[in-house]
Amino acid sequence: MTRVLDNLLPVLHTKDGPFTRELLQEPGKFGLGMLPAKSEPQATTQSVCGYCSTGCGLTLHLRNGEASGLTPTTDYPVNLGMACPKGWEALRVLQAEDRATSPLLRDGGRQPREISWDEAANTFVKRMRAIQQRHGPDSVAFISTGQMTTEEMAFLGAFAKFGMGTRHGDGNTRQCMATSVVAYKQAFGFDAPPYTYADFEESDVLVFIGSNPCLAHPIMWERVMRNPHDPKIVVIDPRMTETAMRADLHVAVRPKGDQVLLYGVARLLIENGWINQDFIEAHTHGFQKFVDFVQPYSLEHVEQETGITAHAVRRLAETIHQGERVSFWWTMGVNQSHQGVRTAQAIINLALMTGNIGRPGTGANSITGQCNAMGSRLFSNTTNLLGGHDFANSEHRRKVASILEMDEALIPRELGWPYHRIMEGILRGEIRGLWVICTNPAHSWINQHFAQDVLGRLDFLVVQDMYTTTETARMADLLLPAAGWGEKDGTFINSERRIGVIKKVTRAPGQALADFAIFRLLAHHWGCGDLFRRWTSPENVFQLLKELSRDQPCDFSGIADYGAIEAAGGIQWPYRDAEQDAGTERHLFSDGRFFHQDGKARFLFEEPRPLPEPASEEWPFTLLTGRGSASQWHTQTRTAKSDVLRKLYPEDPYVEVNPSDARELGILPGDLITVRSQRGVLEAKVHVASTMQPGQVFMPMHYDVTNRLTHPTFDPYSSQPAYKACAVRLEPHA
Ligand SMILES: Nc1nc2c(c(=O)[nH]1)N[C@H]1C(S)=C(S)[C@@H](COP(=O)(O)OP(=O)(O)OC[C@H]3O[C@@H](n4cnc5c(=O)[nH]c(N)nc54)[C@H](O)[C@@H]3O)O[C@H]1N2
Ligand SMILES: Nc1nc2c(c(=O)[nH]1)N[C@H]1C(S)=C(S)[C@@H](COP(=O)(O)OP(=O)(O)OC[C@H]3O[C@@H](n4cnc5c(=O)[nH]c(N)nc54)[C@H](O)[C@@H]3O)O[C@H]1N2
Ligand code: SF4
Ligand SMILES: [Mo]
Repeated sequence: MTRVLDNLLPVLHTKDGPFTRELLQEPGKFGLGMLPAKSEPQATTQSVCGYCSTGCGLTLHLRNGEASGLTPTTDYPVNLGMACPKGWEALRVLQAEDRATSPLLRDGGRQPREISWDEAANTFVKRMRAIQQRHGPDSVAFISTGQMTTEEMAFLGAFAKFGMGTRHGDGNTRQCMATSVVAYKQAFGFDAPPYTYADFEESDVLVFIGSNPCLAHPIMWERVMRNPHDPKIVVIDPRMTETAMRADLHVAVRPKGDQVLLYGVARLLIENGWINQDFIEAHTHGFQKFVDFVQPYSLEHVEQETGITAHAVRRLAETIHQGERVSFWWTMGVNQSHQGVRTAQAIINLALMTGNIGRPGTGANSITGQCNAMGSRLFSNTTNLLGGHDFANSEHRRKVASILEMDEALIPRELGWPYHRIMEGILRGEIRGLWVICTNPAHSWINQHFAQDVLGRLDFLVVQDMYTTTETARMADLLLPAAGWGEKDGTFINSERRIGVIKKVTRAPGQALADFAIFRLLAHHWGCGDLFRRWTSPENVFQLLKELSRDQPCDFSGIADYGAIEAAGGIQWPYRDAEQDAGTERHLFSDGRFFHQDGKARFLFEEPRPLPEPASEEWPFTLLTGRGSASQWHTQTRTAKSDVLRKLYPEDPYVEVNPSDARELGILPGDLITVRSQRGVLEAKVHVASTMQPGQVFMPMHYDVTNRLTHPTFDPYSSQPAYKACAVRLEPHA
């Protein structure tokens, strides 16, 4: 706790100024977490945090079988006794006045009325069926999440696609992870982040690209701080982020200049012979073409395109060359881009050409976002057929059908539409019914006015959420009240492929049900209960998921049950053999074999594309968006419920502006200013910040107004939205 605080303190702010250690000691004022009373002996149980993909172990302290407090688990291999403020406060956000406690139906535009679960399920079936009968089976769709358990995701994906018979479903993981999924599949032959957190401690050079772990993954950052090798840290980010402040080298690349920069670095490594020829020959494919391709990426060209000087590019290449164990880490600054896949692959190329993969402390490592993004990637039945299979592959369909004891003909033979095509499908009237589960698109989708307009056009919008007041829940025709983290059982898969168990430690309020129970109820009312006769509990479904993973790269069929996962402190995939030591931390590719048929990884590259909406005379600033504090989670439906967390970040929307721009505009810290793009307009408080480059401004995504401004462009391969660069204007108030 002491160590985590030391690193967090510079990042935390209260409404009255910086957060200090003294504030923490003020009794009853800022005490983080519901610490258990010391006096009584307590029963405890283990769980895993339900916010970010780090997947910290939390010990729940029980009184009469109900959670009375929590502490970070000291012997959990992920967090070793540490947690960030969100984790400490995880129980408190469950108690809120706006919790959904009963199904709500809005008919005829009147106030929603409470109905029974029976009526809710009948209404769901009647309305969705009527739409399908009039407009075809694909006229209904679902949008899911990376924040439910794997068992729930699998249930939803299987029910919607095999039971309801629609092809179309996607998740908020499209906003987040789609780019990494495609980049890995194309380069490695399977969606497989190769690392383990021990790599944070074993590298002698760590390169973070478009990633701010200090704030977005504070406990991963703690693992970096524990690195005993005095590592060199490089941060590539247009902003001087909290992470960049702690780096040896900060490369303030122009937004979306990374691809050019990384090609320039590759050229320099090749020119100097700083490559691992043996590794390249034995384990990769396409290198010679890559050598020819990067020739035009001279230092002059790189400087012109990215704003990074020849000196800095040389230092970056030298730092990579001098490291013996170099790891590359990327997050949303790469993924949320109009050319995210090729940028991620430009990172993968660097790791491959220098042989920095498959050894401790190395890797081309995409850090995931939500607690179960990895579960969603494998089992949501959206971008893959259950278990990382392929809808278009008849052998895969046969295997899945046989494990699930169902008719193979029920499995669609092709992928459904990605998120943005679902939204466009609604606009064209092709999709009329939408079921939104555990995500808040009316806040988080790109170009919000469009999103809200589209959601408003549906014949039937069903929202399944913990709270009645989310931007999307308020638009729902039918609201299904869901239990949240702490109120249900299942498993998550964290960023290092570690499967962890979450537990029910308290009762959900009112009639709210676990998502798992809701899916079961709806499947029964739909008349396909027989298809799911073995899906009686999360743990039974886990047994099916094991079978679905068998012989895949993500094979975890060696895990006996939840008890085995818990006893081992989580288990990373692959885990094929129960005899294997479950506790050993494992990275992938130590044998140099990748998942393509020939066992070789691919060099993939392409001419960079122009920025879709560059700044101009009329729209002179480039807006970046992202995470604003360690205490805010996404659309704030959960974190805003904690008094403690609310004290740690500014309440009102704000925009960070470089001092010289502020001077030129005549604006001062705290001024209200209008920020306008071609899509929308908002008011925000000015934060003057020398961490910003001139001509760039930053707004956190947590405020409900931010996405009014964002520009809806998408990566051509992954369809991931490019949230992180659009052109805006700042209009000072008179
Ligand atoms: N506290 C907190 N933690 C979270 C979350 C949260 O909401 N709150 N959300 C979780 C989720 S789902 C996710 S996906 C992760 C996201 O974690 P991160 O990706 O680390 O967070 P972001 O702030 O979205 O973006 C990272 C950085 O990308 C930079 N960036 C923008 N454009 C570019 C570019 O063109 N090039 C480069 N190199 N950098 C660029 C931004 O300046 C920003 O500092 O965080 C997870 N953790
Ligand atoms: N401008 C901008 N926009 C962005 C981003 C950005 O960087 N910039 N980042 C994008 C990224 S990476 C992400 S991941 C998305 C996140 O965007 P969202 O997924 O829309 O954000 P959340 O607030 O996490 O929404 C989760 C919802 O599920 C509910 N919920 C929580 N637990 C449960 C549960 O167990 N069951 C059910 N049924 N409901 C539950 C919560 O109350 C909440 O309403 O935002 C994206 N939007
Ligand atoms: S770092 Fe992530 S997983 Fe760990 S306590 Fe914080 S939010 Fe939870
Ligand atoms: Mo995310």
